[in-house]
Amino acid sequence: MIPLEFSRRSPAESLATGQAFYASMQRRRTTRHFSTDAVPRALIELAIRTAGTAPSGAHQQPWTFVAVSDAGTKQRLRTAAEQEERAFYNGKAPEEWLSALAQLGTDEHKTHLTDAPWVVVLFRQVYGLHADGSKRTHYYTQESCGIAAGLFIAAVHQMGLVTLTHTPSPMGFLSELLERPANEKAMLVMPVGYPAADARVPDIARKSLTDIAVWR
Ligand code: IYR
Repeated sequence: MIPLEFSRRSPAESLATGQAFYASMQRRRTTRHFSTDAVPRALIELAIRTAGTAPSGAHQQPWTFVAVSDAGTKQRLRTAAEQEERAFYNGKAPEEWLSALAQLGTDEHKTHLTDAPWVVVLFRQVYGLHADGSKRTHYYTQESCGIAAGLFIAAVHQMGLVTLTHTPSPMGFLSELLERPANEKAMLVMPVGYPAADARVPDIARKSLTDIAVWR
């Protein structure tokens, strides 16, 4: 063990920084409308580095971020995602699920997958590999990758960019297309870029503190 690097702030300072961060995150929105404007690779690197600071089960860091900017690969990704999504929206998804999604305006058209300059796919390492090739059990991979995704989304927002958490179902095609090993399962597809000039978002509100917190 080594000493923790920590500098204690006054409650007033904590309140000010906490409020500023909350105000910033409260402005974060998920949009389906991306500009095709380029985003420097350095910004995507920063978002991935930030995601990689997440705590993880046994500190196994069970994530791989595949950052796609190649136009051909993005197009193949979109074509495959839209094929799965067509099946989802036209028969596979139960009525209850479709009606839950209605307010978000989602459908099988995934233009964001080719409009956005970057598509970052988060793969969860379901298990790891020892040097001799044998399996190494990974713990709490869903929780760990979920936290990492949250930090990625916050970092993207903090840099003045937007992202969309897209979950094509099923996601098997991503392993093949992005040539990932058998221990990695795709978990989230996140196009990253600038919003289109006429980007729109659903008219929805966040739950209030009283709706999401209980004090004892
Ligand atoms: N995977 C589909 C459907 C979808 C499901 C949920 I839950 C959403 O919040 C949004 C979409 C899609 O990506 O369109």
